[in-house]
Amino acid sequence: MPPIERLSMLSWQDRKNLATHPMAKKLFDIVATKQTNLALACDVTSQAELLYWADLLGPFLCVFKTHIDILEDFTPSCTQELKKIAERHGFLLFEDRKFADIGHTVSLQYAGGLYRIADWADLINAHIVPGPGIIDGLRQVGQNKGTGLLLLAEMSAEGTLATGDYTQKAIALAEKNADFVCGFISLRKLSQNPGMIHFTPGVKLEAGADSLGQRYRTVEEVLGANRSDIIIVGRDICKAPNPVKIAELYREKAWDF
Ligand code: 5BU
Repeated sequence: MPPIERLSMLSWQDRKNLATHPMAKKLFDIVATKQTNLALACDVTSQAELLYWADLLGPFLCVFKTHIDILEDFTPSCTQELKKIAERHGFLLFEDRKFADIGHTVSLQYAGGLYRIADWADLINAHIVPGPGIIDGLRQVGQNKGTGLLLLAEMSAEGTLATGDYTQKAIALAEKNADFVCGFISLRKLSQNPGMIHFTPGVKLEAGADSLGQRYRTVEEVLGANRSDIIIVGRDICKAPNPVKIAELYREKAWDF
C-alpha cells in the first residue's frame, strides 16, 4: 500500500497527537470534537452579513474563511465580534489573504494596516512566488501568536499555473518550514506529514464552473478520490434557498470520508 493510502487511515485524533504545530493540533481537535471537516467561504461585503453567517452556520463548521478586504464598511469591532462568535461556536478564522510579496512587506501587511490580520486570524495563506522570504516575514509576526500558514500549492481555477514542479516546490517549502506552515491549499493530499492539513476550495454538490474560471469539484472527488482533508464551500451554501440545511448536508457528506 503506498504511504499516502496509509496516512489516510489515521483518525483525526491520531493526527492531533502526531501534529507538532499548535494550530494544527487545535484544528484537529475541533474537527474530531465537532465532527466536521467543513469550512465556509463567506464572501460577503458587509460586517452585518459576515457576522450573521458566522453565527448561523458556526455549529457546522471547523473553519470560517474570510476575505476581510471585501467588506465595504469594515471597522475593527467587526473582527472583535467575529472572534467572539468563533470562540462561542468553536471554529477557527482563516483570512484568505494570499500574501504574495517579499518578507518585509508581508510582515507589515499581516501585522498592521486597517485589518490587523495577525490580531484575529488563526490561519492565513501565501503564494510561494517570492520564495522562502515570504514565510520568514509572516513567521516573524505570527509564530509567537501560534497562528498557522497554509501554502498555495494548487488552485481550483481553470488554467491555474500552480501545477507540477511549482506544486512540488510548495510541498518542499512546507516541509522545511513545518514550525510555522501547517498545510496547503490544494486539490488533493500532497504531504506524507500527518500534521499537514489540506484545504480544498472550489467545491459544489455537482461539479461545474462559474463564469469567471472557478472550477467546481464534488465532495466525493475531493475527499474520496483525492484524499484532501477539509472542503471549503462558499456560494453553494450561502446562495442556497436553505443554507442551514445545505451546510448540515455538506457536513454529513464530508464527515463520511
Ligand atoms: P465559492 O463560492 O465556493 O466558489 O468560493 C470559493 C472561495 O475559495 C472564494 O473565497 C475564493 O477566493 C477561494 N479560493 C478558491 O476558490 N480557489 C482557490 O484556489 C483559492 C481560494 Br486559493
